[in-house]
Amino acid sequence: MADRYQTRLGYKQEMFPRLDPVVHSRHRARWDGPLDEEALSRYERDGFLWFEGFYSQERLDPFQDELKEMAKDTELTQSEQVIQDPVSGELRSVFAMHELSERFSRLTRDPRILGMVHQLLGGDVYVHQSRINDKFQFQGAGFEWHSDFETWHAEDGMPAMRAVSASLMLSDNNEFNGPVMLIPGSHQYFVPAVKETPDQNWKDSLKSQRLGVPEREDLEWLANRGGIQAPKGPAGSLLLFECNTLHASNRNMSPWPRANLFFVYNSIDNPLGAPYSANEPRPEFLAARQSITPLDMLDEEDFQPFEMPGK
Ligand code: 6CS
Ligand code: FE
Repeated sequence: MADRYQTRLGYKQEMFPRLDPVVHSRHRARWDGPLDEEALSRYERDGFLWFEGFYSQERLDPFQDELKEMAKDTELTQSEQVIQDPVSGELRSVFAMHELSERFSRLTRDPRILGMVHQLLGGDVYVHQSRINDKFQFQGAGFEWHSDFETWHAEDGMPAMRAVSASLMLSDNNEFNGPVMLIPGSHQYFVPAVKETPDQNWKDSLKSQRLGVPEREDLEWLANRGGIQAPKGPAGSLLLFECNTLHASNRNMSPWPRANLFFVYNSIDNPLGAPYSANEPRPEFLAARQSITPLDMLDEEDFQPFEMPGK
């Protein structure tokens, strides 16, 4: 497929308006879902939706227990899918969570999340990537500004902007422990990066991303236009954000750990091809090429009801 989002060519290119819809189900009744017109328009405008207190704390306890167990599994913590914090050496990310645990896998099929995702992506989806990002007290490092899509396009060969991340807060997110910050409206532009991708870039970039990041003048323009928001709330809150929305986070300077779980859903009509700007595809645990069967919704009764929030 032709490269409609050229990036990392070794020289500066201008940013340009995205070439794909933001909501892919418009005028397709078959993929109707729980999001009303107002929520869809907000997602189109901002590139994300925030649901404070989507799950209750009790509902999350078993997930936290399971994570503690995983942290004790030395075979796992020494594997490549576990990324260490660049400064402290503590656990920073665990990838392919949904492959490691049935409980996490079921969460990706919660009908209330999957219903919204089907609606946003206009069809069946699979999990492109899942991970937990853990920021320990006082030391968890931050993430530079980036668009996930820029990396997935360049390094994973994802053709179009037809993916969405669901980020579930496993701990409280407040202004002190390094919450995700987003630039509303930034998803409407593709911002090419400059530097070419070195071999095995992911071994470095997952610790600290220095490449595949927008130029400062572009960031400045987008942030002056849309502002910056950092959704905050209790554990159990949920953030849905479009794959091209620029986001970043600060170091955790507080005594309170921050743990967020991410599932990236990609449309089955947007499968990965050869990377557009890298020599080798990345490993399966970072970018699914084999496990791409469409997700089925689980039964409603397994999950507690949730009322759609207002503005
Ligand atoms: O390279 C990746 O796929 C990952 N890197 C970042 C900083 N965010 C998205 C994704 O998990
Ligand atoms: Fe990201």
